[in-house]
Amino acid sequence: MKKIMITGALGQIGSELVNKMRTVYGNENVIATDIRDNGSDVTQNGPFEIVDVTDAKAMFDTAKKYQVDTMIHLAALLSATAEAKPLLAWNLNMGGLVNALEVARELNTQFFTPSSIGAFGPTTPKDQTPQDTIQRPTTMYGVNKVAGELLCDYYYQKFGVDTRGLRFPGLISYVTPPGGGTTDYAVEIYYEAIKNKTYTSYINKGTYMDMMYMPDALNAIIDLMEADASQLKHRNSFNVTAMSFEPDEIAAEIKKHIPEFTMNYDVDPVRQKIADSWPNSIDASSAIEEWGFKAEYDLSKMTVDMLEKLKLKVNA
Ligand code: AKB
Repeated sequence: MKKIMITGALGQIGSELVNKMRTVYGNENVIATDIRDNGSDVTQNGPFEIVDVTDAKAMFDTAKKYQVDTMIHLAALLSATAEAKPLLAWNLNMGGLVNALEVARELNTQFFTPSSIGAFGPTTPKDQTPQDTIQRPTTMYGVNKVAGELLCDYYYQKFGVDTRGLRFPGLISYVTPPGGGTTDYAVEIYYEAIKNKTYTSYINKGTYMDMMYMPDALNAIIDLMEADASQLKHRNSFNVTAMSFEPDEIAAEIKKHIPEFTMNYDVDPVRQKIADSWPNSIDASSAIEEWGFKAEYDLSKMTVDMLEKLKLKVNA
């Protein structure tokens, strides 16, 4: 049985991944860590420790205390926040990553950290972006993600650490809202559709970005970590995606269930510039071929589930 430590466990991915992994590997075998304790189920139904990822010793001591054999490093600032605070983003995103990789090297653990479609830039081919292609991002977040992918590959090649990663698109979930991302509009729109039947998008119409529903993202992490290493030609990181849409398309899908829903635009130039530098759609064929990646949810299936679950949450 695996013994897994997760950093950033109270964030958008972490808060759901901890619970999913606890059902798969057992509550006691998933050690959730974050910079604060919010009293949620993640902190209550299994081991939880306060760890600041910029504190290398605290991270190492916690991993050693629980004798973990897998590190899942999620703590990071997302694209829009990183653009507003680039030095903080460099220190947290890169400092946290190298500390986590050092834990993995010293304790000989498996290692996962997410990359992103943000690892691509304006000179990357825009449609069906290949797995191996030009990566010259123009954002601090993108610089962190490319450097992170290279660093993870370096730890594999130099030290034999079993590092694996996914280039996530925008992740959509009804559990924990994202914070400070460029793709967050695709989550906010569902909350606003239910609460106010209208949404003002900060991303302009016609702007296509890849997206994925959280259950598919969680399965992708577990499937990649369980994959036979001998089948992996790539490691850091695999393109994965479930759908690509622009704001009018998600609005039209919501309208099928809430006919009075209306959509307005008030474009935020900072986040629009980031979105414009990212692909319209990415090609996930390496992930499909090397470890059997698949996504269950398209835009229509995700919308049905999001609206159903969020109605219960918002009305509770
Ligand atoms: C963001 O928008 O910053 C993230 C991402 C695509 O990495 N959701």
